[in-house]
Amino acid sequence: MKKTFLVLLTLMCVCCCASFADDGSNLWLHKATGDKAAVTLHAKSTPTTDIAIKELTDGWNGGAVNLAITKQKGMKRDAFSISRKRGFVTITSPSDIGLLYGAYRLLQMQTLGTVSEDFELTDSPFHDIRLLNHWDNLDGNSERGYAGKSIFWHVQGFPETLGQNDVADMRNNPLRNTTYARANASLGINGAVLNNVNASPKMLTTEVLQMTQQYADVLRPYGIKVYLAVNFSSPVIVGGLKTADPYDKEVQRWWKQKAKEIYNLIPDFGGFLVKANSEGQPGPGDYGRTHAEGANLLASAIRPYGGIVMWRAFINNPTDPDRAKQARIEFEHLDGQFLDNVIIQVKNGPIDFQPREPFNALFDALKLTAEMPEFQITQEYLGQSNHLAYLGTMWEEFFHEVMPYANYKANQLRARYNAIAGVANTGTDADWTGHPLAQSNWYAFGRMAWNPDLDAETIANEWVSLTFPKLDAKQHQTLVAMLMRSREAVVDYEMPIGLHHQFGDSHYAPGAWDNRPIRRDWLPVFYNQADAEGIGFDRTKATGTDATSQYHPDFGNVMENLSTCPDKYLLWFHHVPWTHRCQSGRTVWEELCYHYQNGVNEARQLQRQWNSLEGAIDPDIFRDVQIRLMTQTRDAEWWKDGCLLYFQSLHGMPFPDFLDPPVHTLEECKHSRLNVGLYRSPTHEELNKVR
Ligand code: GCV
Repeated sequence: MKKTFLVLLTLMCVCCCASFADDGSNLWLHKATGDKAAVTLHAKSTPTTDIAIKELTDGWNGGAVNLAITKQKGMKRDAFSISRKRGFVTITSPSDIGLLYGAYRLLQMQTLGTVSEDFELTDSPFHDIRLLNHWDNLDGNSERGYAGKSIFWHVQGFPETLGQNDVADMRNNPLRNTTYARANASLGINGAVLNNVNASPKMLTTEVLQMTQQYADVLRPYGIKVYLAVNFSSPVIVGGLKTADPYDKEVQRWWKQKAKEIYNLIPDFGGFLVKANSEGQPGPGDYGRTHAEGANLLASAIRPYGGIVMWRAFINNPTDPDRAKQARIEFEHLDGQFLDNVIIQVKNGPIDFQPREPFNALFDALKLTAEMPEFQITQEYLGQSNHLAYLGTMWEEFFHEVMPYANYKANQLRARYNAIAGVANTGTDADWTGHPLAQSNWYAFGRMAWNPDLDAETIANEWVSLTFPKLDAKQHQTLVAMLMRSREAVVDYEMPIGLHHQFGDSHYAPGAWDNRPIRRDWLPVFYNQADAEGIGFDRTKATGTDATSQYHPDFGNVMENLSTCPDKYLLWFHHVPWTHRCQSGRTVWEELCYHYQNGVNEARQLQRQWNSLEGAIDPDIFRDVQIRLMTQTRDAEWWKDGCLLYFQSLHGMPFPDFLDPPVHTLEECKHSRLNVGLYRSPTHEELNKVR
């Protein structure tokens, strides 16, 4: 009796622990079913097909599966077909990685409940190169990372102690390491830049290249190539040369030698990502050379091996009074001068990953040079890992604008390389992304990189079903609704009606009043141009910086004209009196008040919706998100009070009746230190200690 009781107790503990042990680390990946599916491979076995077989064997419970390599004319290498007839599944693809993608899709469909008795589907990625950019530093920090430390680099005192303390999370934790690879492969992400664009020259030392090789070996079977961000001065700092001038023969030789060394270690190395002559980074401009001359130096070194150079268009140096125009000004005249393995990597918007930006006018300006969008998955300007902001809706908006007005698809298809990148939000936190629901952004990026025609809501539905499969229909809808409204809520309290870059130093708290003696185009007051009479940044041709002319007239003219410019971009393109009537019928002052208030209301609504899910979500995750949502509402109030009190101090108009009166004074807002003590999720190690 005693023994039975003990067994029962142990079983209960195991069950309880199992149901409470969800730390979010499994992301959206399926769990093993317990049954073993019979999988037959009709092709040469490779490490990639081994993974596909294992995933299906462990995870599929719908009968036997055949995997076959079939070459079909016109079918992309990564494409796959899945068919099911009389309960028998066949996955075909021209490549082993396509089979793995097909396997993941089938498993996703199983969890989504969309597998029917007989079906046939073929899927093929739109972008060929689908990359995560990790802004991770060798010392283990991650620039604009809000989920703990780097998952790749924890090299303390580098390079002196290298070999003793080179303890990277992934290398020390094989389970976690394959989860990263599986998660990416399950979405079709096929490349990772392993380090920050503010790149340490040490990335190109032999020691770091050897570490990179280890990552390449782990990620290769999952179809993920590694890339490195490189520092343009590497020949000087690492190579000991006197110059990094692209026209110097020694410099050219150095890069060629370095390329040879890299490809000896990593034969399928993807290539380089470069931030040059931007925010203090070195570049060809230091030697009077152009971006094309700089990019071609690196591109010619890795071209023989099939490598690419992604050269960033984010040139944040004050060469034009309007930063929004800079990318196009810097690059348009260089079109045709880049080697064909150079891709210009362009941030989605023309300023800097703001919660809402019109698309960057550099898209479509280059007719002979490949361009790739850069999204920011990490939420630098959208509440970091404290606020819920599902970015699928933002990227959908980008594609909806850039497709018709910047010829997006045709331009991508004509280029030799067709690529897209997202700045990753991963870190050592157990749930990978700090905010557990921010996993949806990693997921959405991968899905849209594969298929930019997918809509944000479909993706949100998928992610919720895969991540929280136990929710009932109502709970599922609640969570999807939260995701779908979340980014607009952040826009409402951080940048209503196009009022951008109102951040304090941290890129987190409000700073509308910030007028410190630093570069003017880094300051909120520069972007709001607010005074007693009006507000907004005039980018019109008629009276402003003429940024509207950088766009195709079908877009630019609509923005130029005050009567047609949509309210969401009003203060991005126009400086208007406080009494100007918006399309909504409200004055600008009322409209701002309306949106700030709405942002607070929406944050509260997110809290209510989440609270309604208590009991349906793992308690640890529930509580974690609950705390973050409390913080989000608090922050939304600071944003509302701070910005509105500041603007009111300029014009003196009363608040409209619908506005909740401020609960903070302007002085308090000016001295708030909201970003201090950001709520942080526990790391794997910490969780393991308490469990
Ligand atoms: C990696 C913004 C960010 C910087 C970032 C830069 C860039 O300015 O605040 O942290 O640097 O963009 O994209 O290069």
